Amino acid sequence: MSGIERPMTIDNREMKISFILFFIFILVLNKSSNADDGYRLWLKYDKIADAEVLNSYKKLITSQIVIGESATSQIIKNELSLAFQGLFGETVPERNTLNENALIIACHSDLPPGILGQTRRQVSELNDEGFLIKTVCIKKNSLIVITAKTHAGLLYGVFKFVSLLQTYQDITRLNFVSSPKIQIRVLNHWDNLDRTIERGYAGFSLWDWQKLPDYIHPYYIDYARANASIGINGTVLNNVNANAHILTPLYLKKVAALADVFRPYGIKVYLSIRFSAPIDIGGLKVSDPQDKDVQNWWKDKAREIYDLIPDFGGFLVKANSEGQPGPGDYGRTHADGANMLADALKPYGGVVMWRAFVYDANNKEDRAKQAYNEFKPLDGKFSDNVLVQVKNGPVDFQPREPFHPLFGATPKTPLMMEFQITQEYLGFSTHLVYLGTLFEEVLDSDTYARGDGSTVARVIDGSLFGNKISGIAGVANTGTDRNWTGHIFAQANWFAFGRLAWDHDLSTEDIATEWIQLSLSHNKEVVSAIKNMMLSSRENTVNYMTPLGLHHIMGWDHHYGPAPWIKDKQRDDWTSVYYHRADKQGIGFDRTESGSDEIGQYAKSVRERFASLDSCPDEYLLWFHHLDWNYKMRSGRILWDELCYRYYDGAKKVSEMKDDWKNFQGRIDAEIFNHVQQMLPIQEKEAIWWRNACVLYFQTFSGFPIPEDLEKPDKTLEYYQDLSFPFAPK
Ligand code: GCW
Repeated sequence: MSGIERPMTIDNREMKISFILFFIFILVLNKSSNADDGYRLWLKYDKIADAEVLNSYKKLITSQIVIGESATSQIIKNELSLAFQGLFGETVPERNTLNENALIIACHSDLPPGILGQTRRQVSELNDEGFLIKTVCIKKNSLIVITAKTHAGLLYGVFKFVSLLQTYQDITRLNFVSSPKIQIRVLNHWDNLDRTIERGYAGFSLWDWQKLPDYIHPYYIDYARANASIGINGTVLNNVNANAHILTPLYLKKVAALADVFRPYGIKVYLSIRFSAPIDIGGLKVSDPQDKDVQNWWKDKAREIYDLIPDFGGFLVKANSEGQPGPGDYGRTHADGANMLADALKPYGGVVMWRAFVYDANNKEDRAKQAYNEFKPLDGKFSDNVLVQVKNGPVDFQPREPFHPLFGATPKTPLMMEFQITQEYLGFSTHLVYLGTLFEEVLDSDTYARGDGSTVARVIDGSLFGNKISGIAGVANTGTDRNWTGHIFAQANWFAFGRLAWDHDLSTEDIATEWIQLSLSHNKEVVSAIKNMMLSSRENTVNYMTPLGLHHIMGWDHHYGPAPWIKDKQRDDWTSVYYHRADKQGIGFDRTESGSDEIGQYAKSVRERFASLDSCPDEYLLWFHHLDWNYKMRSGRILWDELCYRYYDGAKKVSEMKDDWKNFQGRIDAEIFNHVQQMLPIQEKEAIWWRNACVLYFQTFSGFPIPEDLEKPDKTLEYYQDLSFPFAPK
């Protein structure tokens, strides 16, 4: 094909117009035949298409009883009626008799005696949010019982049960027990009070602060439903780069209105606070945690909050990090700051989630070492209602990082995991990247803190060190986009986060399968093909962005696209050259003993594995080692060639994914198909951009040619360096 555009003649213009009209017609047609814009997420409840399955369900559920009068009971009734109406195409009558095949939903203490006995043992093993779904026989009738100790547990059970129906599972003999392994399972919204979202790529903030508290937008309710359906039990409403105004009476009333909506869904509200709030909105001169007036200010503030929101969850704090105020401004430690807030919240049962994402502009130490250096000595110094929230890796949500060395290093301090669901470093919401595999990789990593099997998951669920509180946070990818997350497949990342937060032993592959069945198709072939696409998507992205352990080489400030050439900024650790350290001889960050010795922060077995070139996995090679361009890799290639092949392979896989997607036309909803169909070419273009820009740039150091069999970039390095994106979202 020649690149020369033909001038548009009347003929081909008319053709183009009729094509566009046809396309619009198809869309309209689809709309009227229930086209899917993604709003319903994984809670679609479309009529069960398999007649056999549908009939078996109808026989097993001829009536339903929901015992209880709470707001949550009402929500359960509504959800079931929505689900039955949709999935069965008709309602299931509510009856107060057990003389037929009924579905019965009740807290354990409210169950009729015959059922009580058959469920007692299993229920006694549940924690407060857990549930049991069990088929029991009473007078020859088979009853499906959903029970729990609390109403929140019941709601989780109901959502689980509905998902069984949605995914066409056999429900003849159910015996399903489940309790969440982690207590605090929260989304962190980096939402500002002006409704912009830091690192948000799906529209504006869901919280319409201006109209709150009076106007309750329907999507607050759907947001709560979605979260409850995957077990998320908390939401931090505002950005960690916090504005102190969130704590003023004006805003607290708005927060309380949201808390009222979320409460019956088992979701607590938390707030990010600005450490200098006593100065910013309190009229004090300092925010020193040792100052009595400051301490009292926070105590009064806590009382004011709990008067409005009796079950308020607590505070999330970013302090002395990236310009935020903190206790360090007064020569105090992070523990001093956290404990002051913890004291204020303690009488009401609130917690402090204190972030470990700290690194100092004036500290010349490897950025990857700084959080550990700061927090390890504080182990044992935090109050018992403080959790330290640690990002999954030691730098910053890169496409791949080894697990953070703090995991396993603080036996006396409960550590919360912080994952990023929003794709700041993973192609924004235009790239199809399933993050379940990233989450799983980190959670399954072995810290060896107490020998074999001391996984990161066991650190954060509290079981490794016997911590009393446990938590996990995901930086949300939601916004006002009609489909919530910008990219339909980004919904799967929200979903996977919730599922793994509930049970980190679930397989990310099963989670993908479930999400596809709930959201896209029941057809086995389609499910398996899309699942394979999802499962390899993150590795491909690592390859076209930051293969072999490279990291932090993205565009300046907005973080859009590649820019490994970034240097000479106000902070070294905000440049790319600081991280890749490419020179004529080689590339990579030496974090071994001969370099920054960040490797020394890991337990012995981990340290030895990463330190030795024989055992360090290729995935982390340039994270820990600076190697010659002609270093011989396991593959037999030299490092330079391997780097090129990885970049090219990552980009090629995106093209393949784009081609494969065409197979789903007519097999999944047309609107969803078209949406992804338009996204994949953008991802392909950007993958090639990453590949070309990085290979051309690193070539200026290696001096080696791009391997013969790889197509040469069609643009120059200067072309890529000159690109600018003044309004890219930040
Ligand atoms: O990844 C960086 C982001 C900042 C963010 C910061 C943090 C909220 O670029 O936008 O600030 O991390 O996690 O605090």
